[in-house]
Amino acid sequence: MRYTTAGESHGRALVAIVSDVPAGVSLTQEAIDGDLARRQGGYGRGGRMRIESDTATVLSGIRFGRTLGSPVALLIENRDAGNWTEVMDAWGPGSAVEPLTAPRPGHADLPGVQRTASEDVRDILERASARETAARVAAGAVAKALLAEFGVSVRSWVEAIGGESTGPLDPHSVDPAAVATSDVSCPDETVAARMRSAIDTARDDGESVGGVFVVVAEGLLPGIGGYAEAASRLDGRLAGAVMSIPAIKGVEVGDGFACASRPGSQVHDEIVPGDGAPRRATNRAGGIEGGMSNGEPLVVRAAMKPIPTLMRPLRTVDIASGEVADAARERSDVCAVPAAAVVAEAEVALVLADAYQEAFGRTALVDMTRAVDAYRARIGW
Ligand code: EPS
Repeated sequence: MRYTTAGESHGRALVAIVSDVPAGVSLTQEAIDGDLARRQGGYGRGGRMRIESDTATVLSGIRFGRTLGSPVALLIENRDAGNWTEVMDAWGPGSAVEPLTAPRPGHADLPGVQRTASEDVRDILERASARETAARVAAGAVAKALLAEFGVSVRSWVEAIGGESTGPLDPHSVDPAAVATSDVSCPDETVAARMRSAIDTARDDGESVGGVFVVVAEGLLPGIGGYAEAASRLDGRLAGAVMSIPAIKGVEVGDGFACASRPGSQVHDEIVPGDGAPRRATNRAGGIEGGMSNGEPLVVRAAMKPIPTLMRPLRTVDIASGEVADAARERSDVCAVPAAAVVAEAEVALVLADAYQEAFGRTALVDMTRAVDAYRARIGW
């Protein structure tokens, strides 16, 4: 399973095409739109999210609630596009539209115009905008639906915003209901209150804040991914996928960076007798050993930097005049960490779905199910 997206932030729509989808997977409109709504939410989001009400229109690949085995194309309209028709016109001369020439530090703006020879930062920022992640979330819903057929679920929570942190939480201690009802997706209400005030302070100061979130996948079979080839290693694939989300600057699996300073006996998870197959006494590895799942919950933690569009802008250089200027701004999110966690769920699900297909077949769910059942029987899982 793989996906591609198209669409500009203020163009007519975003499109996701998910290809290599097996036939026979059950999917609902509510599942896709539910994740799209979660991505739009979160304390600290800006004005754009009050305009949009994201919903996916299925253009292809699904019939009577099941995948056909053909590419799934999903369309998400940009409601805001109506306010940008002249600026984003595909065919007009563009001469009446003022170019944007003050690139934002931290965004794709400056390297983007350098690379493409554009004289208008808008040519870059329209596509580099995190608006594109709505299409990824829609694509991820297809992957989650395939994983659900095998009892694999993917969830997330937020551990830190603007320096206010719960510290690393044990997945078993995190109540999904508490995450779902928190507007910062943080299960600890005391820390959540501090996160909200950090966001309020940042907003008052014209600032933005980043944070840390965790994605967990439960119900995975052991042995998914691979040890034999660099490109098949699950941790590498997951890190690449999560790092591809705008503003993500660090990814760790399991205890990650903390492992670097501990002795080996405090890092590795002892193998203990289990019911059918051996299990683990602990899960410091975060569910991955040797590039493969080991059957424990998969734990991926990521760091998001503060959004670069600042209402109190940093200095920049105007690309037309060469003069020192204030970086471009119109509106911004003060914090999008809860949204990024939902996007990361999608990225993780897409990697895992693909790895399941690699192991158990790509074409028909019924054949994948047979292969999974045979594998379970063989390893006693
Ligand atoms: C976003 C839509 C964008 C921004 C944000 C994410 O809308 P607009 O550009 O109209 O304000 O709110 O984009 C960024 C954070 C960014 O850095 O580009 C969305 O749908 O998530």
